[in-house]
Amino acid sequence: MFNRFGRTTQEIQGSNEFRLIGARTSGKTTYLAALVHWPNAPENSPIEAVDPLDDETGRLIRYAQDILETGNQMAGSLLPLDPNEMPPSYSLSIRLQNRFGRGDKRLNITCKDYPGELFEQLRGGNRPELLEPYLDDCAIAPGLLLMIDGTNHKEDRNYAQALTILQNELSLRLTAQDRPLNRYRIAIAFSKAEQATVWLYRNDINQFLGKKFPQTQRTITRWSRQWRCPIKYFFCSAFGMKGNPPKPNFRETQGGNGAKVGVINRPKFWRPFGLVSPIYWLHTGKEDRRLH
Ligand SMILES: Nc1nc2c(ncn2[C@@H]2O[C@H](COP(=O)(O)OP(=O)(O)OP(=O)(O)O)[C@@H](O)[C@H]2O)c(=O)[nH]1
Ligand SMILES: [Mg+2]
Repeated sequence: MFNRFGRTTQEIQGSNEFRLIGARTSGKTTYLAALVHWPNAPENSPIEAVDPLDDETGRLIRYAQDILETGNQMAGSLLPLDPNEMPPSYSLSIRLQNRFGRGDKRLNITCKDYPGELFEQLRGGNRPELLEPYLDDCAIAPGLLLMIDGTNHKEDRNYAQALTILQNELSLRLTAQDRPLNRYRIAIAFSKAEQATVWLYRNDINQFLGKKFPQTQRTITRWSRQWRCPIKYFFCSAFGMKGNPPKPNFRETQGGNGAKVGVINRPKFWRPFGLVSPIYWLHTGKEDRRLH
């Protein structure tokens, strides 16, 4: 394949599919919208472009523009009334400069955006029948991107409980399919990392975990020990910082459930960060330091 400069583009081999899961308002849909919109990339970014691969994903870009850039709030994703109807699946292609030679590399991924209500049902909601098809679907994918609102540490205990149940349910399904548990990859992304309570810890994610999410950390460590599967923690922000000294590009609109809810303050200077690293890791099992 040739790109617009006539150079070749190589597809990076790896697992293309993953599921995005996390509590309500953790920022999943915004994350995907910001990723595919990819506004104001830094000059020195190794990421050359992010392109939608289908119409549904193209619509996400318009969603990002309409909702985020005009300062309106995102509508939460709802569980379909029919439990057999799956949430939207997004496909996109990330083009990276090749570190070791000529041409670009391309990373194609497909991701399903589960509504946060699912996460709550895991902890004993009143509609458990809704969970079954989602969990079955989740167990088909080779990896999980778990999104946790980094500012909402009050929910630590609840996240830990939901994750314990998720682990058990996935383990039932994977073992029934004779799938090796140690091949399953789990990326944990703490969102809204431009907020001071998270940003302060940006160079020490372990300290952040120990202070803000100790129970979640213990649950995930136990999970990865029991399955012997790779896990990795990341920080990300769909809104990003602006200016120097950097300030969060954020304006609070209303407090929701202990979580900070708001919009991008200056859309013109919108530059998200940390969006591609977890995906690259899920896809390849490796880290590319240039993506931080
Ligand atoms: N500060 C900040 N807020 C964010 C960021 N990303 C999303 N939000 C806010 O978080 C709220 C929820 O975002 P959504 O993307 O709808 O969250 P979701 O996880 O898809 O929620 P459900 O669909 O209900 O599961 C929105 O009001 C966003 O403004 C971010 O990077 N920083
Ligand atoms: Mg959503």
